[in-house]
Amino acid sequence: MRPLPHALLVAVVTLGACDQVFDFTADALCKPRSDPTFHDEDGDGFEDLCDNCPTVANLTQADQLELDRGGAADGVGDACDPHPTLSTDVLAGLVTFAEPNVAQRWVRHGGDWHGDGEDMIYGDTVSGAFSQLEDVAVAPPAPPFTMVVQLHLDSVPEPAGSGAFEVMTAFTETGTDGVAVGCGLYHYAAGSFGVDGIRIQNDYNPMESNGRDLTTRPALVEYTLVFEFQPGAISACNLLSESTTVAEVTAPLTVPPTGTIGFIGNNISATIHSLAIYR
Ligand SMILES: [Ca+2]
Ligand SMILES: [Ca+2]
Ligand SMILES: [Ca+2]
Ligand SMILES: [Ca+2]
Repeated sequence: MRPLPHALLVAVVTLGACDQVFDFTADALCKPRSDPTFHDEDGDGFEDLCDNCPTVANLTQADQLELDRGGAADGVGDACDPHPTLSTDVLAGLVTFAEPNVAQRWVRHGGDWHGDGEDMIYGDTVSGAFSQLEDVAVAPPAPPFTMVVQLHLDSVPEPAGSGAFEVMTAFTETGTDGVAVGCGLYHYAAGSFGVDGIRIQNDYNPMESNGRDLTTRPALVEYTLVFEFQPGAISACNLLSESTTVAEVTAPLTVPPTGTIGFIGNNISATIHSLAIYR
Protein backbone atom coordinates (compact mmCIF):
# COMPACT_ATOMS: atom_id res chain seq x y z
CA MET A 1 0.00 0.00 0.00
CA ARG A 2 1.33 3.40 -0.96
CA PRO A 3 1.51 5.66 2.07
CA LEU A 4 -1.00 8.45 2.05
CA PRO A 5 -0.13 12.06 2.68
CA HIS A 6 -1.37 12.85 6.16
CA ALA A 7 -3.84 15.49 5.02
CA LEU A 8 -5.40 13.12 2.51
CA LEU A 9 -5.61 10.39 5.10
CA VAL A 10 -7.43 12.74 7.46
CA ALA A 11 -9.76 13.73 4.64
CA VAL A 12 -10.61 10.20 3.67
CA VAL A 13 -11.05 9.00 7.24
CA THR A 14 -13.40 11.95 7.74
CA LEU A 15 -15.28 10.75 4.69
CA GLY A 16 -15.76 7.41 6.36
CA ALA A 17 -18.67 8.97 8.22
CA CYS A 18 -20.39 9.43 4.87
CA ASP A 19 -20.12 5.83 3.71
CA GLN A 20 -23.66 5.44 2.42
CA VAL A 21 -23.49 8.77 0.70
CA PHE A 22 -20.29 8.55 -1.27
CA ASP A 23 -19.28 4.91 -0.87
CA PHE A 24 -16.03 5.91 0.77
CA THR A 25 -14.85 3.45 3.35
CA ALA A 26 -11.60 3.60 5.24
CA ASP A 27 -10.80 -0.04 4.50
CA ALA A 28 -11.19 0.59 0.79
CA LEU A 29 -8.07 2.75 0.60
CA CYS A 30 -5.58 1.89 -2.11
CA LYS A 31 -7.27 -1.22 -3.41
CA PRO A 32 -5.07 -3.58 -5.38
CA ARG A 33 -5.92 -4.02 -9.04
CA SER A 34 -7.04 -7.54 -8.26
CA ASP A 35 -9.87 -6.13 -6.14
CA PRO A 36 -13.07 -6.39 -8.21
CA THR A 37 -14.11 -2.95 -6.96
CA PHE A 38 -10.82 -1.30 -7.98
CA HIS A 39 -11.63 1.82 -9.95
CA ASP A 40 -9.36 4.45 -11.45
CA GLU A 41 -11.66 7.16 -12.76
CA ASP A 42 -8.99 9.26 -14.49
CA GLY A 43 -6.78 6.39 -15.61
CA ASP A 44 -3.59 7.71 -14.04
CA GLY A 45 -2.86 4.51 -12.16
CA PHE A 46 -3.90 5.79 -8.74
CA GLU A 47 -7.08 4.15 -7.54
CA ASP A 48 -9.84 6.69 -6.80
CA LEU A 49 -9.56 6.55 -3.02
CA CYS A 50 -5.80 7.06 -2.95
CA ASP A 51 -5.65 9.64 -5.73
CA ASN A 52 -5.34 13.25 -4.58
CA CYS A 53 -7.20 14.29 -7.76
CA PRO A 54 -9.48 11.33 -8.47
CA THR A 55 -11.09 12.90 -11.53
CA VAL A 56 -7.99 14.51 -13.08
CA ALA A 57 -5.03 12.49 -14.35
CA ASN A 58 -1.99 13.65 -12.36
CA LEU A 59 0.86 11.21 -12.48
CA THR A 60 3.03 13.20 -10.07
CA GLN A 61 0.31 13.63 -7.42
CA ALA A 62 1.88 17.04 -6.84
CA ASP A 63 0.39 19.01 -3.96
CA GLN A 64 2.91 21.79 -3.91
CA LEU A 65 1.18 25.08 -4.57
CA GLU A 66 0.29 25.85 -0.96
CA LEU A 67 3.84 24.96 0.07
CA ASP A 68 5.17 27.44 -2.47
CA ARG A 69 3.19 30.12 -0.66
CA GLY A 70 4.58 29.11 2.71
CA GLY A 71 1.46 27.18 3.72
CA ALA A 72 0.75 23.49 4.26
CA ALA A 73 -0.28 21.03 1.57
CA ASP A 74 -3.95 20.19 2.05
CA GLY A 75 -4.07 16.78 0.39
CA VAL A 76 -5.92 18.03 -2.69
CA GLY A 77 -3.54 17.81 -5.64
CA ASP A 78 -2.49 20.86 -7.60
CA ALA A 79 -4.20 19.55 -10.74
CA CYS A 80 -7.66 19.79 -9.17
CA ASP A 81 -7.25 22.03 -6.15
CA PRO A 82 -10.13 24.55 -6.24
CA HIS A 83 -8.10 26.97 -4.10
CA PRO A 84 -4.39 26.33 -4.83
CA THR A 85 -3.21 28.97 -2.38
CA LEU A 86 -5.47 27.95 0.51
CA SER A 87 -4.62 24.96 2.69
CA THR A 88 -8.22 24.29 3.65
CA ASP A 89 -9.56 22.14 0.82
CA VAL A 90 -10.95 18.70 1.53
CA LEU A 91 -12.42 16.26 -0.96
CA ALA A 92 -15.84 15.78 0.56
CA GLY A 93 -17.54 13.67 -2.08
CA LEU A 94 -16.92 11.76 -5.27
CA VAL A 95 -19.33 10.33 -7.82
CA THR A 96 -17.88 8.39 -10.75
CA PHE A 97 -21.09 6.70 -11.95
CA ALA A 98 -19.25 3.40 -11.71
CA GLU A 99 -20.54 2.81 -8.19
CA PRO A 100 -22.25 -0.58 -7.88
CA ASN A 101 -25.55 0.93 -6.74
CA VAL A 102 -25.63 3.73 -9.29
CA ALA A 103 -28.92 2.61 -10.81
CA GLN A 104 -30.65 2.70 -7.44
CA ARG A 105 -29.23 6.01 -6.27
CA TRP A 106 -29.78 8.15 -9.33
CA VAL A 107 -33.37 8.95 -10.14
CA ARG A 108 -34.48 10.40 -13.44
CA HIS A 109 -37.21 12.98 -13.76
CA GLY A 110 -37.87 12.99 -17.47
CA GLY A 111 -35.38 12.90 -20.29
CA ASP A 112 -33.04 10.21 -21.47
CA TRP A 113 -30.39 9.70 -18.79
CA HIS A 114 -28.58 6.42 -18.92
CA GLY A 115 -25.43 4.98 -17.48
CA ASP A 116 -22.89 2.88 -19.32
CA GLY A 117 -21.09 1.64 -16.22
CA GLU A 118 -18.57 4.50 -16.25
CA ASP A 119 -20.47 7.64 -17.16
CA MET A 120 -23.94 9.10 -17.11
CA ILE A 121 -25.09 10.10 -20.55
CA TYR A 122 -27.78 12.62 -21.31
CA GLY A 123 -29.09 12.28 -24.83
CA ASP A 124 -32.41 14.04 -24.90
CA THR A 125 -31.97 15.87 -28.17
CA VAL A 126 -35.43 15.22 -29.54
CA SER A 127 -38.11 16.15 -27.06
CA GLY A 128 -36.50 19.25 -25.64
CA ALA A 129 -38.10 18.41 -22.33
CA PHE A 130 -36.48 19.90 -19.25
CA SER A 131 -35.36 17.04 -17.07
CA GLN A 132 -33.46 16.31 -13.92
CA LEU A 133 -31.30 13.55 -12.57
CA GLU A 134 -30.79 13.47 -8.85
CA ASP A 135 -29.00 11.36 -6.31
CA VAL A 136 -31.67 10.43 -3.82
CA ALA A 137 -29.13 9.92 -1.04
CA VAL A 138 -27.10 13.07 -1.26
CA ALA A 139 -27.85 16.48 0.18
CA PRO A 140 -25.39 19.33 -0.35
CA PRO A 141 -22.86 19.81 2.44
CA ALA A 142 -22.85 22.94 4.52
CA PRO A 143 -21.56 25.86 2.44
CA PRO A 144 -19.12 27.07 1.41
CA PHE A 145 -18.21 24.29 -0.96
CA THR A 146 -17.24 23.66 -4.57
CA MET A 147 -18.79 21.21 -7.00
CA VAL A 148 -16.62 20.12 -9.93
CA VAL A 149 -18.08 18.20 -12.86
CA GLN A 150 -16.12 16.62 -15.69
CA LEU A 151 -18.18 16.25 -18.83
CA HIS A 152 -17.96 15.94 -22.58
CA LEU A 153 -20.29 18.00 -24.71
CA ASP A 154 -21.56 15.62 -27.40
CA SER A 155 -23.95 17.80 -29.36
CA VAL A 156 -25.69 21.15 -29.14
CA PRO A 157 -28.59 21.49 -31.54
CA GLU A 158 -29.37 24.77 -33.17
CA PRO A 159 -31.86 26.62 -31.00
CA ALA A 160 -35.36 26.91 -32.35
CA GLY A 161 -37.66 29.71 -31.30
CA SER A 162 -37.26 30.30 -27.60
CA GLY A 163 -36.05 26.76 -27.06
CA ALA A 164 -33.42 26.24 -24.43
CA PHE A 165 -30.56 23.78 -24.39
CA GLU A 166 -28.53 23.18 -21.30
CA VAL A 167 -26.62 20.82 -19.10
CA MET A 168 -25.96 21.85 -15.53
CA THR A 169 -24.93 20.56 -12.18
CA ALA A 170 -27.58 21.47 -9.70
CA PHE A 171 -29.19 21.18 -6.35
CA THR A 172 -32.63 19.87 -7.15
CA GLU A 173 -35.72 19.73 -5.04
CA THR A 174 -36.36 16.06 -4.41
CA GLY A 175 -38.90 14.66 -6.79
CA THR A 176 -39.76 18.01 -8.30
CA ASP A 177 -39.04 18.62 -11.95
CA GLY A 178 -38.03 22.14 -12.80
CA VAL A 179 -36.88 23.49 -9.43
CA ALA A 180 -33.15 23.79 -9.11
CA VAL A 181 -30.16 25.94 -8.33
CA GLY A 182 -27.60 25.17 -10.98
CA CYS A 183 -24.44 26.10 -12.78
CA GLY A 184 -23.80 25.04 -16.31
CA LEU A 185 -23.47 25.37 -20.00
CA TYR A 186 -26.52 26.58 -21.82
CA HIS A 187 -27.55 27.49 -25.29
CA TYR A 188 -30.54 29.73 -25.68
CA ALA A 189 -32.17 31.18 -28.68
CA ALA A 190 -31.13 34.73 -29.42
CA GLY A 191 -33.44 37.19 -27.74
CA SER A 192 -33.83 35.01 -24.70
CA PHE A 193 -30.88 34.91 -22.32
CA GLY A 194 -28.25 34.92 -25.05
CA VAL A 195 -26.62 32.11 -26.94
CA ASP A 196 -23.85 29.66 -26.16
CA GLY A 197 -23.00 30.65 -22.64
CA ILE A 198 -22.82 29.57 -19.07
CA ARG A 199 -25.12 30.69 -16.35
CA ILE A 200 -26.08 30.34 -12.76
CA GLN A 201 -29.72 29.40 -12.65
CA ASN A 202 -31.95 29.76 -9.65
CA ASP A 203 -35.46 28.62 -10.38
CA TYR A 204 -36.43 29.40 -6.82
CA ASN A 205 -35.94 33.02 -7.76
CA PRO A 206 -35.39 33.61 -11.49
CA MET A 207 -34.21 37.14 -10.80
CA GLU A 208 -31.07 35.66 -9.34
CA SER A 209 -30.14 33.91 -12.54
CA ASN A 210 -27.21 35.26 -14.45
CA GLY A 211 -25.53 34.32 -17.69
CA ARG A 212 -22.69 35.14 -19.98
CA ASP A 213 -22.37 34.54 -23.69
CA LEU A 214 -19.48 32.65 -25.15
CA THR A 215 -17.78 34.29 -28.09
CA THR A 216 -17.95 31.16 -30.17
CA ARG A 217 -20.18 28.16 -30.34
CA PRO A 218 -18.96 25.69 -27.71
CA ALA A 219 -16.69 23.01 -29.11
CA LEU A 220 -17.66 19.38 -28.62
CA VAL A 221 -14.81 18.65 -26.23
CA GLU A 222 -14.12 17.88 -22.58
CA TYR A 223 -15.14 20.51 -20.07
CA THR A 224 -14.74 21.10 -16.39
CA LEU A 225 -17.63 22.86 -14.75
CA VAL A 226 -16.93 24.45 -11.37
CA PHE A 227 -19.68 25.71 -9.11
CA GLU A 228 -18.49 27.72 -6.12
CA PHE A 229 -21.29 28.12 -3.64
CA GLN A 230 -21.17 30.83 -1.04
CA PRO A 231 -24.47 31.19 0.80
CA GLY A 232 -25.89 34.65 0.90
CA ALA A 233 -23.02 35.94 -1.16
CA ILE A 234 -21.74 35.80 -4.69
CA SER A 235 -21.55 32.34 -6.18
CA ALA A 236 -19.46 31.58 -9.23
CA CYS A 237 -19.93 29.28 -12.22
CA ASN A 238 -16.80 28.53 -14.23
CA LEU A 239 -16.48 26.63 -17.47
CA LEU A 240 -13.01 25.39 -18.29
CA SER A 241 -11.66 23.54 -21.28
CA GLU A 242 -8.21 21.98 -21.10
CA SER A 243 -7.39 24.09 -18.04
CA THR A 244 -8.35 27.29 -19.86
CA THR A 245 -11.24 29.29 -18.54
CA VAL A 246 -13.84 29.49 -21.28
CA ALA A 247 -16.30 31.58 -19.34
CA GLU A 248 -17.08 32.61 -15.82
CA VAL A 249 -20.15 34.17 -14.37
CA THR A 250 -21.17 35.17 -10.87
CA ALA A 251 -24.56 35.74 -9.32
CA PRO A 252 -25.96 36.42 -5.87
CA LEU A 253 -27.58 33.22 -4.67
CA THR A 254 -29.40 34.03 -1.49
CA VAL A 255 -31.35 30.79 -1.44
CA PRO A 256 -29.25 28.07 0.20
CA PRO A 257 -29.05 24.76 -1.62
CA THR A 258 -31.77 22.34 -0.64
CA GLY A 259 -32.87 18.96 -1.84
CA THR A 260 -30.36 16.67 -3.46
CA ILE A 261 -27.34 16.94 -5.70
CA GLY A 262 -28.03 16.29 -9.32
CA PHE A 263 -28.03 17.48 -12.88
CA ILE A 264 -30.44 19.14 -15.20
CA GLY A 265 -30.51 18.72 -18.92
CA ASN A 266 -32.56 20.06 -21.75
CA ASN A 267 -32.31 19.13 -25.41
CA ILE A 268 -28.58 18.59 -25.42
CA SER A 269 -26.30 15.60 -25.49
CA ALA A 270 -23.51 15.28 -22.95
CA THR A 271 -21.52 12.58 -21.23
CA ILE A 272 -21.01 13.28 -17.54
CA HIS A 273 -17.88 11.58 -16.25
CA SER A 274 -17.77 12.55 -12.60
CA LEU A 275 -18.76 14.94 -9.87
CA ALA A 276 -16.46 15.87 -7.01
CA ILE A 277 -17.26 18.07 -4.03
CA TYR A 278 -14.64 20.03 -2.14
CA ARG A 279 -15.22 21.96 1.02
CA1 LIG B 1 -6.75 7.92 -10.62
CA1 LIG C 1 -5.59 11.71 -10.50
CA1 LIG D 1 -3.46 21.41 -2.54
CA1 LIG E 1 -5.99 24.14 -1.59
